[in-house]
Formats: sequence, structure tokens, C-alpha cells
Amino acid sequence: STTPVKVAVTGAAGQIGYSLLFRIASGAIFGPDTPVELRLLEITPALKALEGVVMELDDCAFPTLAGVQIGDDATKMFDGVNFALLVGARPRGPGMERGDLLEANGGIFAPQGKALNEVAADDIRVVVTGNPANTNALIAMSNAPDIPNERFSALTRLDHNRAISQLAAKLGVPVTEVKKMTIWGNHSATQYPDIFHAEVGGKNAAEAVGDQDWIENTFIPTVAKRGAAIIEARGASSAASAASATIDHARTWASGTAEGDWVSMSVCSDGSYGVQEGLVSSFPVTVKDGQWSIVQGLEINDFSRGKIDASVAELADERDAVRQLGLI
Ligand code: NAX
Repeated sequence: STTPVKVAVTGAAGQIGYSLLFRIASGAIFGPDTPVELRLLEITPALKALEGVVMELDDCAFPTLAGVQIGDDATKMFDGVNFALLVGARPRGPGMERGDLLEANGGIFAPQGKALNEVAADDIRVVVTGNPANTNALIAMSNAPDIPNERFSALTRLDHNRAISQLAAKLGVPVTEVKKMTIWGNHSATQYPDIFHAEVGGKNAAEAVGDQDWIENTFIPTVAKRGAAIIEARGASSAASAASATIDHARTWASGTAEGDWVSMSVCSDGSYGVQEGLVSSFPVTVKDGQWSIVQGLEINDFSRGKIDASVAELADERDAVRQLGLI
């Protein structure tokens, strides 16, 4: 039998965790023939609730679940892990300024980066879902000097999936007809969902829509503000869809993108498309043999240029703020 893949999940007792763990355990990332071992990191007061979740995992008798460990010590939980899904983060509390939020999360992602650097497996791949995801990934990456930068990423796949769903609904086609969707920039309200390179049934999506007003005033804000709309409707933030996107992101990273398609991932910029080198920003990427590459050579029109630059400027501000706090 195959050696289990060791997958760490932080914030495992939270609401995303409650959807995510069962999908991982049932083989949704690595397929039905690869056993997984879960390493679940939580803060001490959440360990009791996490024990309950582990009881439920046991009760599923998943054939692909080879073992579960839980704990509040990152150095123990990350020991030898191949994938780390960093979901646990500090949410913005009442009266909290952005600087406070970045600082509180720095207190989580700097030590987790250091722990990964010390004990993770050589092939470690890190996915940051916890917000502010891009800058949290930057903090973890900067605190793990021995892990190549390209092993760190942040989740913009949920935004990508939301954009595909909105476009498919607008054109009355199944989501499987939509290819080459792109989210650029930060996972925040400034993100830029770009359909100028997307294809629907093999045709250019922006041309198929043929309505710049819809793109600017309906599509982009609907995708960018979807998280807020879900909180408004559900009384809680998106959880199952965020877990599903985290699975999609990790599965694509492990097994590659389909021929003729790409996905959106926030990764360390090499300066492509004028995005400052070193920022963790969302790009169109293809993945092969576990390595992502930014899709090159796309023509960026003036409208897209302005949107990308605005979101990247926000990322640069966040980077400057965490640099001033000494977190990177
Ligand atoms: P919850 O508050 O339900 O769960 C978070 C869990 O993290 C809690 O159980 C908490 O105890 C734990 N935690 C806090 N500090 C920790 C630490 N130092 N080590 C380990 N665990 C720690 O939040 P949930 O709804 O699950 O969301 C988790 C994160 O995902 C939030 O930051 C949220 O903003 C973010 N999201 C990101 C999305 C994305 O697309 N990138 C979309 C969904 C979601 O908003």
C-alpha cells in the first residue's frame, strides 16, 4: 500500500474545518487510492470541540483515512507534513484597524512559517485560506527561509469558482463550458475577476457577454462582494464553498491543470504582468508535476490594467505594513 500523505489543517475546529476535514479524509484531494493522515492544529481552548470532530471522522470509517492527530503545538503537528492548509486566522473584531488585524495574524503566521521551516517534509506545499490570506501567506513564506517561495500560496480559488458560476449563469451554460477564468490581485474587495481571456464553449467570454456595463457594474462587484452577500443571507461567512475551493486548489496543485485551461492561485510574483516581485498575488496559473507556472503573454487592456494595479497597490500597502511591524 502507498505511504499516507500527511496533511496539516489549522483552525480545524472552525466552520471551514467542519466541511474541509471530511472531504480530505474521503479522498477528495489525492483520490481514492492514496491514504491521508490528518494533523489538526488548534488553539488550546478549541481542542475539546476538535476531539468531537475527530470522533465524527472516526465514525465515517473512511477507507482513505490512515490516521488523525490533534494538538496545539505547531512544531509537533507540522512534523513531516507534505501539505499544510492554513485556515485558522484571527478575524477582524469590532473597532479593529487593519494594522491591528495584520499584527494579530502575524502572531499566528510568523510562528507557523517558522515551524514549517523547521519540521515540514521537503516537498511541503502551503495553502493559506485564513484572511487576510495573501498577506498571511507572505508572512509565513518570509518566516520560512529554507522552503522555496513557490511552495507558498493563498486561496483565490473560491473567487475563481464564484466568477465561473456567475458567468455560466449569465450565458445560460453549464459551468463546465467556462475555461480560463482569472482572478488577479488580492483576495479582498479589490480583486479583479477578468473574463477578457476566459472562454465559453470555445469563444471569448467578454465577446459572448457583449456588455461592458454588465462586466463592470454587475459581474465584478457580485464576485468581489459575494462573501458579504453570504454573511448577509446566512448569518455566517461562507464555509462549505471555502472548504470546497481549498480542496480544488490543493487537488490542482497535486495533480495538475487540464489541457486548455488554467486556474487562479495567489503565488509569489516574479514580476509578471507588472506585479511587484515578491508580493503574493493572484494570477492565472497552469500546474504540471506539482509545479505552478504563471500563464505568460496575455494582453492586458487598459480597463484590466487599472483594476490589476489597484489590487496590487493594496497588497503592496499590506506588505509595507507588516514590514513595519517587523513581521517579514
Ligand atoms: P472560524 O472562526 O469558524 O474558525 C477559525 C478557527 O481557527 C477557530 O476554530 C480558531 O480557534 C482557530 N484558530 C485561531 N487561531 C489559531 C491558531 N493560531 N492556530 C490554529 N488554529 C487557530 O472561521 P472559518 O469560518 O472557519 O474561517 C477561517 C478563515 O478563513 C477566516 O480567516 C476567514 O476569513 C477565512 N476565509 C477565507 C476565504 C478565502 O476565500 N480565502 C473565504 C472564506 C473565509 O472567509
